[in-house]
Amino acid sequence: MRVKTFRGSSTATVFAEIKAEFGDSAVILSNKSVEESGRKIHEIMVGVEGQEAPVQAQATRDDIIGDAMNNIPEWNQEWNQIKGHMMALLKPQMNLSLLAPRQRLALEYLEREGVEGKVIMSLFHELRQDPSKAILPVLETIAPVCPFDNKNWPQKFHALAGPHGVGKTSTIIRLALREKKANPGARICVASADQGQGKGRLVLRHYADLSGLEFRDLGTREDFATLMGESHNFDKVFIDLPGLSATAELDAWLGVCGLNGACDLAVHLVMNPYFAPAQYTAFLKKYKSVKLKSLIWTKLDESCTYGALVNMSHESGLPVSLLSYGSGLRNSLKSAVAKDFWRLIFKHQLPENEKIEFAKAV
Ligand SMILES: Nc1nc2c(ncn2[C@@H]2O[C@H](COP(=O)(O)OP(=O)(O)O)[C@@H](O)[C@H]2O)c(=O)[nH]1
Ligand SMILES: [Mg+2]
Repeated sequence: MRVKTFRGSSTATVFAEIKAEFGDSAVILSNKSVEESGRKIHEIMVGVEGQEAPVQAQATRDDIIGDAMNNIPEWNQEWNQIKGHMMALLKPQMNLSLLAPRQRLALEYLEREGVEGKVIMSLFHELRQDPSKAILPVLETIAPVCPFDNKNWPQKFHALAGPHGVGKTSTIIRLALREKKANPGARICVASADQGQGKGRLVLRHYADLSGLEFRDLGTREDFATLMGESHNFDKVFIDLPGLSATAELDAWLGVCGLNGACDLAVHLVMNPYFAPAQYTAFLKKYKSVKLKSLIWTKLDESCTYGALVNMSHESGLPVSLLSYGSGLRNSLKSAVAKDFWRLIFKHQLPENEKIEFAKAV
């Protein structure tokens, strides 16, 4: 079948052209009107059985490129139209001038901080209903904090998960030492499930020996079972989980270790604030688990923007429990409270150390 497209200013003239060329043997394949430079053009595509296109000289490389180039404006036009439609859909919803100046400034600031469009959009929807609405209460529902203390986190077992080098082992040591100082009679155990080549396990054992903490090495499922079995000997158990390999996922890993059941365990995901956005999404997929209960942010002192903290809370629905902001073991970790969290986001102010707690404990 030979296919040919005819164009003209009216359907009548186009049909006349088709009839003149093919008589009644043409089959209409499509019939549409398009607008070009403000003029309406009728375009009719016909097919004619048994008639082959005139033999053409073999197309040269230049012909092919020329052909492709000729089609680009059409595609560009189509793409621009699609983009235009998308913007038209989004823009009226995101017209920041509909907000009170204070609200608009806050959203513009968060955008610069790296807070993602979908979070800005949901903030916008909340705020535009009421120009007097303050942004912080809205933000607090998106990124809640739940300070790491015995009241908020009564679980006996706390395991820290996250990629290699994010600060899991350091945070375990800080947490255990802090607990010991605040509560010298507490029976605390630190356990290392990190059987890798790194020094994490040795460091953890070293600090346990120095500070009168119990230490357990967790290499097999039986080791986990033994630890669970002797849990009545401890008030708190902090477990250092290994950074998982490329394909491993936390939920399956916990299952293999027998930790997915009804044990009194909360897993906390340790994160740094300067990964790429796609990386956070990948981490949330990898560390997804019913046992995952909070986010711990470390290396806050090494970042220059903090939008990731808001994005991760929004995407995971998890509260932030701890903030860490120094490489040393002292004065570098604080339970997350809303005031510190939002000062960090809006003023880039690192939390102040928990002087009172430390002074009382020493
Ligand atoms: N600057 C800074 N460094 C930190 C912080 N937390 C941990 N680190 C450092 O990060 C490195 C890796 O920490 P580590 O606890 O071994 O990470 P892990 O592999 O997740 O166990 C160590 O050199 C820590 O001193 C923090 O809040 N700020
Ligand atoms: Mg470690």
